[in-house]
Amino acid sequence: MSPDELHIYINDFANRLGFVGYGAVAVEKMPSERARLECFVSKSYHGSMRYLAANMNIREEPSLLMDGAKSIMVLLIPYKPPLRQQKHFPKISSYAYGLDYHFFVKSRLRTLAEKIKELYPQMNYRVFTDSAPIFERALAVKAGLGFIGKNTFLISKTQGLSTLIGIIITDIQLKYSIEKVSNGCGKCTRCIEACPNGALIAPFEMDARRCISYNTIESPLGERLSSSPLIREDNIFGCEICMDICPWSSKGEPTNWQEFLPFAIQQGRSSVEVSAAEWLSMEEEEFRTHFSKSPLFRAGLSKIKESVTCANLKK
Ligand code: B12
Ligand code: SF4
Ligand code: SF4
Repeated sequence: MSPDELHIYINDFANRLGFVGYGAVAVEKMPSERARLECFVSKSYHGSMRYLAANMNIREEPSLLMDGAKSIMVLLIPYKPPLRQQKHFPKISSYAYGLDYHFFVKSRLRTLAEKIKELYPQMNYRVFTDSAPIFERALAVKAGLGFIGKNTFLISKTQGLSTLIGIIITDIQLKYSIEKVSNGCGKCTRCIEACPNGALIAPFEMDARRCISYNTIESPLGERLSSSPLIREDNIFGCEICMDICPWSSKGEPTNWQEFLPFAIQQGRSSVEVSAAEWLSMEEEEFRTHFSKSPLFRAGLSKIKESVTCANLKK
């Protein structure tokens, strides 16, 4: 099969699996991305996310992730919900309405890789999504899937911002993307103005310690910004303010990945219909029973209760 034919074969199968973007890049060192991350870490913007300061060599040199690695396939996963959560419930980011994507996205990436392996039985591969020291957004740019917005998102001009990034690293040769997507921000600064905490301190630059997403998902229990208290609005898990305000967010269709949709919990309610009072009175066992397969489980019930307490919710 010629590289062009293989490209079409992969693209077609990726589409059939529900991916909405595919591109490939050669495995190469990424020194400018490393420099950017080192600058981010040197200013302590990463807060307690120590893993961002670790494995810098692997991040810079993706070939260290797999012996003989030649190519990186980058896939876009659509998660735009058909319906948003009703406003009176404490807000959960839409990627977390359903099941934890780390599991089911990897499974579909493996299905795609196995399909390619039917043609190349000797092929070796590894799949990642938010699970390895690798520059996913920068790789998506190199693969021609979008541009980096001033809010630091990877923005696809056809799919918008509600996409996750999946990676397959492999030792076979592929057709690499040549065309890059031009920056689509122009003079717009809506996201920077909309962030309630000034976390987007400059275009393309975020102090994660000020970000609601960091403070509701990643930061250790009890960590606070002492110098400047955080405005959380009604967010208790993640934040989509700088995403929703972006004109490019109108792009992209609602997801057809069932796993992203809210799931039923007891008493006919769904995973996005839990009130502040119900969160605060929830027991660990109930949380485990209903949310062990949800991204919320990663934060833990104590963290969610802390976020409910700190959020500005209509009582
Ligand atoms: C740490 C992390 C966070 C942190 C810090 C976010 C940040 N902006 O740095 C926190 C907890 C705040 C966070 C929040 C969210 N995250 Co997050 N996160 C990550 C993670 C694990 C690492 C990102 C990282 O290295 N940050 C440090 C900075 C320096 O690196 P970077 O953002 O990758 O930027 C690189 C490139 O963009 C490039 N670059 C940067 N600026 C510019 C400018 C120009 C002009 C160019 C050309 C290049 C360029 O250089 C950088 C590398 O040096 C990635 C997964 C991964 N392995 O990459 C997911 C990831 C970035 N997160 C993701 C998501 C979905 C979210 C949330 C939407 C979740 C939510 N709803 O709350 C929010 C979005 C907040 C926001 N405005 O970014 C997705 C993003 C998908 C997308 N379409 O962009 C990722 C890719 C996970 C995935 N597999 O899909 N996240
Ligand atoms: S996700 Fe929310 S808090 Fe974080 S930078 Fe965007 S608007 Fe600000
Ligand atoms: S809101 Fe405006 S400046 Fe921010 S990412 Fe979107 S287009 Fe760019």
